Amino acid sequence: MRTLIVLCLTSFFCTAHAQQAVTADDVKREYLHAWNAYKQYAWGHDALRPLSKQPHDWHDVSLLMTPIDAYDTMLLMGLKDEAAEAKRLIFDKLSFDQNIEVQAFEIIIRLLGGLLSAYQMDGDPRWLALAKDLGDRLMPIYDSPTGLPFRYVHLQMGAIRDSVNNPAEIGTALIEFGTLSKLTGNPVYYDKAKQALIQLFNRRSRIGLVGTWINVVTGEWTNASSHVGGAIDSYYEYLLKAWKLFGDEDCKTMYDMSIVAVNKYVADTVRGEMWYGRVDMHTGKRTSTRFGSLEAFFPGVLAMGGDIDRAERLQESCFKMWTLHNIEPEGIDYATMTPTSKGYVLRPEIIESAYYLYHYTGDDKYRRMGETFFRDLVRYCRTEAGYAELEDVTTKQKRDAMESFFLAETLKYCYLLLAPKETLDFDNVIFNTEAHPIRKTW
Ligand code: DMJ
Repeated sequence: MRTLIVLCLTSFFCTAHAQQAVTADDVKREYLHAWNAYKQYAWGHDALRPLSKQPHDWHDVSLLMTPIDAYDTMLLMGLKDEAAEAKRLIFDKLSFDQNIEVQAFEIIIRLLGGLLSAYQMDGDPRWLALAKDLGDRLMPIYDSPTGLPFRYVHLQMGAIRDSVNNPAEIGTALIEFGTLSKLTGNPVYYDKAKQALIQLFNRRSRIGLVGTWINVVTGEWTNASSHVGGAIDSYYEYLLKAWKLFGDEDCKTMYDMSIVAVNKYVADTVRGEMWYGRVDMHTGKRTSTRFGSLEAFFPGVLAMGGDIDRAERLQESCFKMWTLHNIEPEGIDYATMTPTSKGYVLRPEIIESAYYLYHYTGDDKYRRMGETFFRDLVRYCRTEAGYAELEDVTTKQKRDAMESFFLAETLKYCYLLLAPKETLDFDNVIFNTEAHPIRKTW
């Protein structure tokens, strides 16, 4: 008996010593490490290249991706000075009157979403003016015979391009455009974005699934692979969230009908574990057992949709994917548990799902998961100047990039998971897919 007590105490202290609890302040400190590196080496540019310590811009001119994406996280973390300097930079430098063509989806979720949440949190009308200007410049994407949007638009000319688009890029706009309508009183943004969702939903297959690529001029599918990963993912997220944010019952109906088909055909059970793979949208026949870091958003959506059981089971699988190499790869084959795409681009989805599950279940294991994610991020991705993506999670070789969503999402969800609940009024906030919090202020 005495030996048993000594053994238990020894193991408790060893564990406690090896795994000191991570706090929200630890996350804030690392956020500052990344932001300060951006400030020092990439100020005024879209992003930082953390290994070469060079700036990176997406286009010929900077659209200040990192400051806009990062701003509301600063407010949530109480980083007032950093927020003030980011705000000054944005109003001094940012103009959307540029001779460049942009990918609408990325601009909507990062910039339009960021400007709208900044406006709601900070109250300065200049945020809304910028958001409206941007929204107007993006509107030509909807000028197609089907109402499904084109992928690219020229900010000055309104010229549109790329008629083959995917459900994620088509369907991830209603939170931002809907909010713009509510805040400006002009319904046009809401109507166009919602019409695109309806047009996409109406083109689902007879068994209720969507594919990966569709021609927005003809309305024909060009790739019939159905899954919950990149190119489809946030289409489902926005059906659910648009209902929650706007009370739009059509969106709820579309979500409810879609999720039944996804759970019936795309969900898969291997070794008793729940996964979501790939199937043909018309037949439901399984085509691949691929899962990945983008798919890891799905437990969060399932939980928000009320299906805690599936959400928890899938999050266990996601955690298994992460702990395989102590950082998740972009893609794995869950049948063999081997990576099929070995990079890690500092993605947030798995942490986002832990955040939702912690909120809905109150189970502390999701906080502990968050601590694991954060510790591994610090251990493998931290560099002298910010954080770096990994080229290969098996070797931990780094890559010279730090996407703006690392500051908008990855560290925000780590922080919120560990911070006191009062930090955010969870029940009255909907995050867009880039983790910009939108409140129903209308
Ligand atoms: C972000 O831009 C968004 O979360 C988007 O929905 C998916 N890709 C990245 C993060 O991985």
